Amino acid sequence: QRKDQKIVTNTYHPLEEIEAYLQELAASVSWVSVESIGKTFEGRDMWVATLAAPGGTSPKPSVWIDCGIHAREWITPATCVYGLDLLTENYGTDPDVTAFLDKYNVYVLPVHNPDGYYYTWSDDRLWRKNRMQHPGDTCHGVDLNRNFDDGHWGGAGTSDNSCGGTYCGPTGFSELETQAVRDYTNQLYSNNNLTAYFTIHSYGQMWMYAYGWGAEDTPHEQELFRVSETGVTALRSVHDTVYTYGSIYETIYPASGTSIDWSYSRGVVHTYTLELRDEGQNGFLLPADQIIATAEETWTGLIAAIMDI
Ligand code: ING
Ligand code: ZN
Repeated sequence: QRKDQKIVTNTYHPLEEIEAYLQELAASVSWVSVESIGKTFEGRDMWVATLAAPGGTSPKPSVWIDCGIHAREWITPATCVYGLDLLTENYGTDPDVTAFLDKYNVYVLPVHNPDGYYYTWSDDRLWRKNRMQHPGDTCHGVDLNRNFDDGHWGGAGTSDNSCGGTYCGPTGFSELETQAVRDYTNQLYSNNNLTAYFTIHSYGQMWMYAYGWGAEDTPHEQELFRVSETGVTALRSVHDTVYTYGSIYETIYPASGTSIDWSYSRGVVHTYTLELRDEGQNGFLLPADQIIATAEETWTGLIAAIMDI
């Protein structure tokens, strides 16, 4: 029995409340654990919740889902947290949730960029990057989703100016936050197979996959397209929210050094990114009364897609 589920409401939560919820979840559900996978530039922890449900056959392959790599995309941490509540509350009763958790261990990082998220509450609601300032740089902040190194770091769709919104950093993986995710998911990959890697953004209502660095198709284009179609179809069935889908380069814009291209490059074929609601009417300032509907449809899409791999 859980003590407090107030976190899953139509309101956005500051970092401390998300952290408190994660600790409480781990304390109250025996098969959930919460661990810090690293520290940020400002010394904050990067908390990952691991869902290892008792049913099914162990060892299970893994699924990775991160939210909040960009600070201002508040709907994404809210959606990750909703998913933790949904999965833990409905395991054993809802057949789709039960089948999903019997098949996979699920790793959720609700706030990939806690320094930036904190800053959007304290100073600048529309901040995107982390808060690192490298020696010699004029401005604070590296775009963590341009700092992964798949061999195309610093390429199309990046800035080498520290004041730019897509500043890729002085080198690939220069940031503590990208290093932590690289090292932790590499360990999942080598341990017992990382079947899927999702990273959640807003906004635009898109479901995308590699590549971001160039126009060419991956060798898995047909399979990635098929699973994306499953995801967007299931997602739409909930509240009739329409997503477009395809490669990052073709669907949104060129972007190099993203976690998607990096994860794909190391061999995780099923690597996807979502841009949640809306289509720009409210943009990053998605009204809080859309949190639950957004999270509901997103998790329906995620589970359907992953179970179709
Ligand atoms: N959009 C993403 C960005 O980083 C993206 C789009 C996602 C590109 C994943 C490549 C990989 O620019 C937002 N809204 O941040
Ligand atoms: Zn983003």
